[in-house]
Amino acid sequence: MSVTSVAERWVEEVTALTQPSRIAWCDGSKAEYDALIEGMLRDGTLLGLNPRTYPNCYLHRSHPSDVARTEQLTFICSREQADAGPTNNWMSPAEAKSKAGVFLRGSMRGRTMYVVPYLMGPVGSALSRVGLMVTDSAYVVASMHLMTRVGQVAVQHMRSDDDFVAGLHSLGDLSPDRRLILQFPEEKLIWSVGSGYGGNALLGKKCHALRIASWQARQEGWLAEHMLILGVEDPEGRVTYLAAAMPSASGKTNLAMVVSHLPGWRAWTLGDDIAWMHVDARGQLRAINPERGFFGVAPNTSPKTNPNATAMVRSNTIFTNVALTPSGEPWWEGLTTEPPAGLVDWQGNPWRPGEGPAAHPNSRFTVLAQQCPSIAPNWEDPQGVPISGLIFGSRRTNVIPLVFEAFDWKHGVFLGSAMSTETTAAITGKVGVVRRDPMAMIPFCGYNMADYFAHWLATGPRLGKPPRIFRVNWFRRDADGRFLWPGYGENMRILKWMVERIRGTARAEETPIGWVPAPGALDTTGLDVTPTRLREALRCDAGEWREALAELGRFYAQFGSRLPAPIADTLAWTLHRLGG
Ligand code: OXD
Ligand code: MN
Repeated sequence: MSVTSVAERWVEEVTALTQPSRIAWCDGSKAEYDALIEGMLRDGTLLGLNPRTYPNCYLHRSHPSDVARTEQLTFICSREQADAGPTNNWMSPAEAKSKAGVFLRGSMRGRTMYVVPYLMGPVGSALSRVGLMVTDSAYVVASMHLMTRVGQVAVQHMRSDDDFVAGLHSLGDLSPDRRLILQFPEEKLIWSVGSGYGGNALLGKKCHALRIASWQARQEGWLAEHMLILGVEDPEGRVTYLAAAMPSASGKTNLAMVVSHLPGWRAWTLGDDIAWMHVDARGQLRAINPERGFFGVAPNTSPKTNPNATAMVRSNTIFTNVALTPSGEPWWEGLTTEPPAGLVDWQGNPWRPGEGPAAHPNSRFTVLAQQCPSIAPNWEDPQGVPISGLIFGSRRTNVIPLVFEAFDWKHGVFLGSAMSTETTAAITGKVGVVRRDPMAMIPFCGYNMADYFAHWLATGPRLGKPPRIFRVNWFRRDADGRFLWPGYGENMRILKWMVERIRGTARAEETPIGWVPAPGALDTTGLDVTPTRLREALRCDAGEWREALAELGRFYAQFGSRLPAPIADTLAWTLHRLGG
């Protein structure tokens, strides 16, 4: 493996700090992956699953205190606190290095330090970016093989000696007391210590492709977003590409792989978590998926909710913290209606019904994207795909209608900035609490969110034909707590309406908050939802909205004069329209 002298020097530096006993340079080959797996089967890091029904599939059980992203231990370490903004934890670079340095000094003694050059984005794309990470976790290296393009191919994409994001990862002692996830955007540097969990430890994903990349994207005039990418094909074979932001564990993977019940309509998957988007020379927004695989939430993935995902994880998959059946198969809540007898839970103990979930609610599968039956033939197109619509989806029991469309780009940016959602198991902490999550980026925006809104606003005028912007909420419930919309495959009906809006053929009604499907405009053929319930799902309740917008105003207030005027103005205008 040949790397640049800057890269070599950095590896020497982190070697001196962490003092590994061995150094292994990773080439990304299959032989390397196989050897990593074999080593982990030997030392118990992995358990082999049933080779007949789940060939080349493995189970990893993480430390019970290390099962989700730990946002309270995640920091943006920009030089100026104001550049991290009020919604990020901030630590000065010097303090961060001194604190984490204590945990990292000698942390790899007796361990192997793997050096992993990785490429985020398709081979040959000018939009792809390089990372160089070191880690003392073989599980992390094997996962990086599935989630990124590892090896010389990465080095070949460096445009200069120092054109890479450097990432130092060490498991440390896995104690939450000695865990820190640190991003230094000005230095293109990540330090992560004390966790082996995906979002904290697979540095290419959240730390690089979102937190550092969002900072770079603002400087370079592109967008790094927490968005899936999908193509919707109509009965004539025309494909319309959409990107959708949704909070963690809120159905993004399911929507990316949605199977249509509408004759002639189908969806193609291009990505399930991150989109890097740029404005091309013709003013068209184009998106690439920087990742190579999926790190999806297992619970509730089933042949009904996501047949594509269920099929793709039947081979060559690493499962983390799922339950185990007596025949050596993975199991999680929702996979089958009844749990099989004799389950072993995610911590390796015999499980009995009524004892809480058998699989951890944030248990995961890690698998190559190419295994997905709905993967788009052009998903690795170096140019990316043209994006005609953007979706902001949140998880709300009330307030937010099933679907509505922004009046224009500025209004759409406002609607994205106004997102709030109910928390899930993807982060450590309470589940089901409403929190603000603009563009589903609250945990991932590497800089001041007021500047982020301004960057979004500034992108609109650069676009010849800005994508239509939609909001969705599959999670609205009736007074009895029942979901108003069946979701999953039926969400294709919503996508169809969006495509028809983009083409100018679908009807909509104006409301104070945007365009809502007109009666009959959503294709409900063969759908078992009464018109009354559909109306309820689509209803804009002025009272609820006024309350929500008052709370939004308090959220905005923390940005002070940095909040872009068009955002504040649109809030005031919307309140006025709602009679407030
Ligand atoms: C993820 C997350 O893992 O958002 O994608 O937590
Ligand atoms: Mn995510």
